[in-house]
Amino acid sequence: MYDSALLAELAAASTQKASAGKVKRHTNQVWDAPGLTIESWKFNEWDYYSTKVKLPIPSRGLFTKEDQIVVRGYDKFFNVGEVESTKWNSILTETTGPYALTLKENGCKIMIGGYNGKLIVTSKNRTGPQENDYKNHSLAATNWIKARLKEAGKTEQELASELEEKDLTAVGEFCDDNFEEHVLAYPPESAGIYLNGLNRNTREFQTLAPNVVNELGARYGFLRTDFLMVEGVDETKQFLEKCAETGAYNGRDIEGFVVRCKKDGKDFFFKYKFKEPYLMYREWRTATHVILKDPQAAWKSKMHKEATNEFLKFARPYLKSHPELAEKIQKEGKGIIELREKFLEYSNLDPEQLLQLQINEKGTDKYVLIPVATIGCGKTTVALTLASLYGWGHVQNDDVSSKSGKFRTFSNRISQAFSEHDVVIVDRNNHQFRERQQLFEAMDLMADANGYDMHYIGLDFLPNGPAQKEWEVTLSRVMNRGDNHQTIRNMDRPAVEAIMKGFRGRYQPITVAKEPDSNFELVIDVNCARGSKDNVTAVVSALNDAYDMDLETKPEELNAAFSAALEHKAKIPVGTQPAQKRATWSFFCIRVDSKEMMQLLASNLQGNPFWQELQVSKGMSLKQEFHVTLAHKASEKTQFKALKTKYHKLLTGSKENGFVDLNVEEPVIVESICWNTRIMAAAVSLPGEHCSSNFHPHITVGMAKGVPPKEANAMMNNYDNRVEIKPVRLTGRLCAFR
Ligand code: IDP
Repeated sequence: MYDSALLAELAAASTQKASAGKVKRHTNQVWDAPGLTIESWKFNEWDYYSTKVKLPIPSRGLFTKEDQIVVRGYDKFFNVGEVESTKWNSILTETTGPYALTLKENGCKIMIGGYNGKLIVTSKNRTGPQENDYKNHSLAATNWIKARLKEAGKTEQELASELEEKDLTAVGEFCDDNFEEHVLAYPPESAGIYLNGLNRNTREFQTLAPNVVNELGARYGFLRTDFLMVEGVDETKQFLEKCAETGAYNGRDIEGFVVRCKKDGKDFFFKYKFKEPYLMYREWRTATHVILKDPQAAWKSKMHKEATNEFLKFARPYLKSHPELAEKIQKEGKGIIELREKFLEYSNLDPEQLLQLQINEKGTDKYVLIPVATIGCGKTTVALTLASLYGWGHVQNDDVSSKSGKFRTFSNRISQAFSEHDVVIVDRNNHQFRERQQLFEAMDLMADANGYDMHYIGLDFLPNGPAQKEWEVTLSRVMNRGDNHQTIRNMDRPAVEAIMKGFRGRYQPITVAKEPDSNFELVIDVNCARGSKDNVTAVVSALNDAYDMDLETKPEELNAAFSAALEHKAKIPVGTQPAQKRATWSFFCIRVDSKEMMQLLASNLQGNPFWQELQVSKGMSLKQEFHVTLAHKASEKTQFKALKTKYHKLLTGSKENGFVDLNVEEPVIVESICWNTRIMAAAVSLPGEHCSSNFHPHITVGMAKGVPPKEANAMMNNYDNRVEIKPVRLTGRLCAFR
């Protein structure tokens, strides 16, 4: 179909920013057709989930030639519960039958179209030779098709022309263990392309009925995708749930079903993926890689603990005695299925019985969400939103201000959180293996001590590693966050960048095939380049999927929780708050009333030239306030330590600056007045319990400009002049100065 409007929109979208629904355009060379190229358009996976971005066409896989759609994939469809439109209550109320349930085969997607009589065979987003062409899906599929067409007595051109005339794309699943092993087995006799759909090459998604698909498939030698028709939606739901109990249909393990129906009169798809035994098989696969890498490694995952233990009891010696199989698995990624089947045969248990082993002796299920991220990925925002929506525990490492024993405090808080919650988010970057190892070890101990069945769930904020886009997103977020953080505060951009680069440089991606990451039972893709709100949704749907958590999210509640998380003010740890800064002091003293002091001086210094100078000369400075210094911050003398501590206690709670009255009265007796050419001070004695850090307790009266007040101390030791006065008792008040 020609659609110039669509092509114009795609071209515009290809120049968009990633956050606004960018599409990647790629020019592909068509196989066996020198000079013929075709454009492919690839959207970012997360944009299919976004409620903000409207894609020009939500197809997964699209190839065009000039203004013509040549190959069109299905509109992206979702698992039950994954998005609003595939929650059961939406499906039950908004879709209409009949429901065509096609078996979900487990391979890679292949699409086939025709252009000018030439057959175009593509993978989801590519055709023709590629850079880094170690495994070319469209080539392997093309070769298979060529062979099958020959067997069926057909030519490539016939198939191309039929598709072109009808303006259709044929869609199939290429499953072949010889080419690429997935989880379910496809030995040679069942390997090939299972044709499952015929899409019209139009912008609006329109697809033909399964019987039409199978009829065309049979004529050209494709493998048949089984399907069954169900009239009502309730029946459909019951049927799917029944099959899910065993993960099998007609005695064969399958991955699930794709359900085709109508919504608002248009074609609508959703999928229903079985969890078991698929997930158990996946766990065995990971466990196999772990023990091949390190035969001593322990397998700690709890999801299929008993069954996996049984599997490993068999697999360890078997792999030792079959080194060729071990090598095939390690080097080529093939042979896992063979190993699994050998085990099932040996154990004489079917997958359902193995799954039953789980149910024995269960502890309390506890779920721990472990982010693996760098700074600014949105860990805290996602955690706050989830904690607010579902009342989960949230422990922030940045809230632990102590430097020594920091992990112990963090881990104690996690332990406390588990005593109150079943799901806990441990908010820390965990960007290195060492950090993850430390967490797993600590939480294994908690689990043993409390009888928890601990489920470790990784939140992978950097599934593509710390790439440029992720760097830009996180840097701009952190700069915008400013000082609203426990530790990254009062820093300029280069300082912030330096810290962030440190994390980026040390980052070690999640590698589930080895320790410690093999402890992760589930890893959820929460790419930070996506918004944190979408990441919250991704976490919820993955947990619903994997653990049947039945978490509900109402859009308005999600919006409110997310907005509150964005507005969140970090708890600034004690020690870095401005108030605390003011708790420092420079000296403690007894202040006397300045009026009383001035009267005393005036009556005793009449006619004194220094005193007169102090009052009239611009080169002299008469003090405005008078005090006796008791303990100076700068003083290192240990004998004043107790004194300082005592004064300091009096100071806590006060936030004023300058002289701070500590609400204690202290008498001061003025005994004489001393001076030299530079400075004048009154000698005092202190009948109270206070000692002075000055050898000669005194009140500085005034000095020549530029003379530091502390010179009074030296002067008192070696004065030029002194007048004795009749001792005067003044009432002073204990003060701190800061
Ligand atoms: P971190 O805990 O991984 O360091 P956060 O503190 O959650 O990251 O996020 C860093 C900053 O980015 C915060 O100021 C937060 O409000 C903001 N932020 C997080 N997610 C989003 C988002 O999806 N859109 C816009 N700003 C966000």
